[in-house]
Amino acid sequence: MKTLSLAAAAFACFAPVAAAQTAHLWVDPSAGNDTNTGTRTAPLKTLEKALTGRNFDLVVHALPGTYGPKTNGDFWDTANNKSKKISLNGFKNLKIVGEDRATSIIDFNGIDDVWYGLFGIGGVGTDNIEITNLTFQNVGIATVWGCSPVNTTAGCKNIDIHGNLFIDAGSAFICWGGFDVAFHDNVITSTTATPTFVAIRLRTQYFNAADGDRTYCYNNVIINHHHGISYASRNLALQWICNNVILNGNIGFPGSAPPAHVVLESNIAWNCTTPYSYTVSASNRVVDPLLVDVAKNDFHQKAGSPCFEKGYPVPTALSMRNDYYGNARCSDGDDDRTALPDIGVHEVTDVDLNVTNWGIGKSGIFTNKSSTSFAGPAVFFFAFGKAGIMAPSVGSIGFDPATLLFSLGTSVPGSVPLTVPNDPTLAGLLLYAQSCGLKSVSGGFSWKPSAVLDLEL
Ligand SMILES: [Ca+2]
Ligand SMILES: [Ca+2]
Repeated sequence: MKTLSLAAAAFACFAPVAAAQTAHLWVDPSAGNDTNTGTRTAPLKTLEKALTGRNFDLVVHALPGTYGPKTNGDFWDTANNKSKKISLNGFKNLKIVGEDRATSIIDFNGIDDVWYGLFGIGGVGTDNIEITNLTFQNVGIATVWGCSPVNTTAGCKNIDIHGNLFIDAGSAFICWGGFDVAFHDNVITSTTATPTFVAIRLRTQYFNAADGDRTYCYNNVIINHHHGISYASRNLALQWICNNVILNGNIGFPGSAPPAHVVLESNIAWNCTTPYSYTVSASNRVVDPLLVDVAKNDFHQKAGSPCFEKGYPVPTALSMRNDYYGNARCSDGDDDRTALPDIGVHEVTDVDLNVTNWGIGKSGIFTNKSSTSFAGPAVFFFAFGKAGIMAPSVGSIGFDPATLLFSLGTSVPGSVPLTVPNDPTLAGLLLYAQSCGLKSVSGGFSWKPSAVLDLEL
């Protein structure tokens, strides 16, 4: 185990710059007040307030509770008594994160009159927005073509929408454009059998060379929808539509045959009237994905699931990140020294990374657990920023090589400490941690990445 001085030195070099740039605001839709300062102990009441006044380097924490027109007033124009979107146009480095996906709920109360999304993301200069760990429900019932919880329009870039649950949420996501827009590891479900919804609409047909649209739609699970995923059937927008599961729908993949710039691979459509409206490559199957209990919102794979190690390694610039349950996306689950993502929202992995005692002036302990024996050593990565790489031979590596802080070797299972200097200017620093362990497998060794931990000070 290495000493701690390297960690402290690295923090001293990098942290003040990064820390000074990020503001955090907390929102509590029931106990909050928009005249508060927005700290965790004095939270704001509305997301709208949190997203007004500062449009850069901002993390908005949605505490448990229900947000919407009939609760805290979000997405409602009181003066004019009508629905209202929240525009994220022009935001840079924004993260909206639910504290708990099961209880941080945005309920739109049936809004269906707002085109271009209730969270609208678009325009040149809109860069690096992440929306995660939230439940969105009850929207777009009547106006399926335009009203959605989230959409993107041309000009935005580096958009990452993942780990959210959409219930009765019309077209959960509509992409009219954007560069490096990723929508992945989300669950979209409906409480009615096949309502007239299109779950995901990738409508980048207005592509032009200046916008350079590029979209990644992978590892989502869609249940009880009229149409599953529709895509741009013309022009040159690049799209990857991979590793999605569509269950109990009418048409899984509507439209005509995808043009050459669409990568449609390794999807599963099951119990749909028409799984695919057109001829697809053999990696797109009609087979029971064997999920544990869809009726009870348990989307893990059962043993023997055809999802296991059958996904397509999407070359997304943001790396494939974590699955719906917080596991590393793209783990070599069958130990054959080729890491492939699984299909759906659950990635089978045998590596687990946790941290305790994390904070300013504390000595955090990163513990790497494994259900199996590792050959060691492991490498621990800590980095600012979230851009990573997708290495097909290893899996999803979440660190950004350009901001890699340091690495330490240890055995796995094992722990490494990281002491954070007692420096108040570090408050707000965002850091990403991941470990890779070397496992002895049949015929050689296999690298096993852990999930990417999102840490803040
Ligand atoms: Ca494998
Ligand atoms: Ca896998």
